Amino acid sequence: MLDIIVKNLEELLPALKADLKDVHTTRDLEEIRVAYLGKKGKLTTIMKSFGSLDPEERPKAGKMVNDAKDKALEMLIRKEQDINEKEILLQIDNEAIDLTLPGTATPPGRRHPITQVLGEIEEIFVSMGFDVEEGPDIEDDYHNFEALNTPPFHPARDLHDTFYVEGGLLLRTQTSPVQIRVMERKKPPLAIIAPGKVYRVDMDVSHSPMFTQVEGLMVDEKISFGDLKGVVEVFIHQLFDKEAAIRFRPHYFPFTEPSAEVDLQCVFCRGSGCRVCKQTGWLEIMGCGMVHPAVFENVGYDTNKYTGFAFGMGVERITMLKYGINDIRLFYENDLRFLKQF
Ligand code: 2NL
Repeated sequence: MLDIIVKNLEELLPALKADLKDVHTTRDLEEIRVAYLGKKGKLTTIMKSFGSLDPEERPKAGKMVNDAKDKALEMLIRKEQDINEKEILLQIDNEAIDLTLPGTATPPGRRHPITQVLGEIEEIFVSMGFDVEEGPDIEDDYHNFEALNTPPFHPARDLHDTFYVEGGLLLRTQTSPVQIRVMERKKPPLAIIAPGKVYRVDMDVSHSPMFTQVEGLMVDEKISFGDLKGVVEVFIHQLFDKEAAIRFRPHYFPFTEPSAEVDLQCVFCRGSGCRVCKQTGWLEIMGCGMVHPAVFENVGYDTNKYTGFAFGMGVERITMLKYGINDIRLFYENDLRFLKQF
């Protein structure tokens, strides 16, 4: 009987060695461990046969089994270390970054055409000494209309023209209220521009319910219509063509007197008539005038001492004229084929 046990034990380690050759994963290794050292494993089966040995043969058999078990464990542990090492190397290999691959280019973004032109307009006025002022989009009736000499039944106040919100407030229809608030705060001399979004109930190819406006205001002693003409002319010549003619055409605004609209000789046809100027030879650029004394009285300015001029323009309209764009809605559709051209 001892002979059989010795033979089985002698065959055990070479068999384990052969089995371990094909093992490459922790899972397969565990299966082998169970097959040799587990409850129903090969070594346990050999130990179970000890019962049939003579008592004096048992210590020798016991020592042999323990030696075999130690060796088998050592082989399994070494294999486990082997597998772990290979798995780590494989992982490092898989996670490696290939620095020789070409990069993925991220195309640079660009500013919206309205933002670009607004920036140009601001720069020109800042170079002439104007400060840039901002104010709230939601205004009260007083700062948007009343203070600007716009009477209670003026058509601009109609529900069909102005967006009213809760609490008697409204979305500003121009950025003049910004300038009213500055005048309430500061004494002349004053030279400011007020850029920002304004809102009107209106929509077609040349009108949007929200658009961008720049208004300007200069107040001091002895400010004249000549000062207005000089500032406006420098501005338009800087923004458009230095050679193009400008004309001041009489107009009416409740908040200025006298008032005018400013036209620029068409930069596309040089005045001979085309699609952009609708065959008139002129492009309407802005509105302006001398601040109405009633407006100065509302902000507590002495009308015997101070005079001033004001102007206002739509940035979308100016951008359309600058680039020959015929539909204002293109600015708000975010179609990259359009936006990429600027
Ligand atoms: C236009 C015309 C204009 C003003 C705006 C103004 C502001 C104050 C006092 C007097 Cl605080 N006037 N603003 C004056 C004339 C014209 O805008 O066509 N806007 C798009």
